[in-house]
Amino acid sequence: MSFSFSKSQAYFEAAQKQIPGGVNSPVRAFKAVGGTPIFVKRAQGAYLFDEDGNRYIELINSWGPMILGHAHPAVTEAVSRAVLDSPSFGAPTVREIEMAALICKMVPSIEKVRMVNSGTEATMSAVRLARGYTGRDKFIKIEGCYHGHGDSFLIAAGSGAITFGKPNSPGVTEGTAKDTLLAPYNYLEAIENLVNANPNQIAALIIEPVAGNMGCILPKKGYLEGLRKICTEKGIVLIFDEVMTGFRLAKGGAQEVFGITPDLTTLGKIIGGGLPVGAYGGKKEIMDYVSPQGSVYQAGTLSGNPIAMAAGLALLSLLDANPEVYHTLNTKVTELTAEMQQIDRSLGLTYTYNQIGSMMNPFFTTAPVEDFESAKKCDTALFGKYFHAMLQRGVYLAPSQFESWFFSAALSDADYEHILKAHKAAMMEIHTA
Ligand code: KE4
Repeated sequence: MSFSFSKSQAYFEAAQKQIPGGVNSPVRAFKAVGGTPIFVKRAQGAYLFDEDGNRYIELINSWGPMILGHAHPAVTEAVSRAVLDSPSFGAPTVREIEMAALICKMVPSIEKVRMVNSGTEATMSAVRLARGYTGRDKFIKIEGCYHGHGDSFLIAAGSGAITFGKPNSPGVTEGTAKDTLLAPYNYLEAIENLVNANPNQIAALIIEPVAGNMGCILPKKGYLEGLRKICTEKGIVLIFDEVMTGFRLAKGGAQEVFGITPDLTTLGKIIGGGLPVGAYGGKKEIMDYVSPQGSVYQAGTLSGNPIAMAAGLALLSLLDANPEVYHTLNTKVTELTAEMQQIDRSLGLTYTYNQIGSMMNPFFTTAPVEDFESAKKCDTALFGKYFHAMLQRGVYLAPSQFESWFFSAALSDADYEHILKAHKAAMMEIHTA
């Protein structure tokens, strides 16, 4: 029996009348996979229910936050209690002290931290801080990494490996783009070229230590170490954008897994337990430049919001107290990845899978995927067919080939079995001429 999406279709029609594209964030509109986005009614644990009453095992989990499953009782209880004391004060609260202390404990490279309201705010602020701290204007961004929609990040590679970027969105000015330098992921020589071509002009290098926004791409052996060495030698602030990897790959994120200490870290997603929260933090020496202690201005009416802090504290406290959750989840996803590849081989297919911890996704290419150029070689149309074949079988994936899947500890063995069955049927369906 195939799913009916009639209510979602009607809601999508209605939504487009007063919301640009019918959504409040572009990727949700299913443009990368075609078809109509499903309108969600509710979610519980590992399952998401749409307005048509269809139930899905879901592997988006709000793009990361729901690592322990949707509507976790500890989080909903904390939010329900906190909201009774009023949702917001715009004044300091004890919860913000508790949150800062917990983040600094879980991510030891963070000596001081500032709460903001999204990953975008965190990355924008971290780059501004690095510029204020170093007195330099330029920064290096890695092609294919996504750091939110701040102007200076919406930049495409310019011609040649050592020229500055060009805007990749209307509304971003050439003036902004000239200070953003780009280099491919996993290519240290390009960084060395940029640094040599721009002596004493580069404030920061920002990177997703494990890329999730090209699909999941791992750093090659020595790559992160190389970045750390170059940044230390040249006085460049190394920023790990752990909005996605933070509190997901391990309690201490990718920097714990790879043993690399960045100067600043940006956080989001899991830190808010599903509420709008971001944060940036790092060395005290750098963070003390942030207003009002220092002169680098950054502010936010709802930063450190008491409800968001209650949700984030509830989730992070659970993860801090139960680190074995990571081992169990990471083991499950490692096993799932191997079993999906086994199924592919049984069908004569040899697609590429990248996986680390609970970040994973198949790439519809048989070549290695190590940077944005190789990711772009995927058959995105075939991925679109796969996406819908899985959706019809009750598995809701991220609606783009260029997204890592997000697993939760709420998935049961039966759920993993269901994913495998759906995967086999979907692969057979989309490869049947
Ligand atoms: P937000 O501003 O969306 O909270 O965070 C921006 C951001 C920053 N850094 C990284 C590594 C990120 O992955 C993100 C946001 N991730 C996307 C999913 N790939 C959010 C989904 C969306 O844009 O709707």
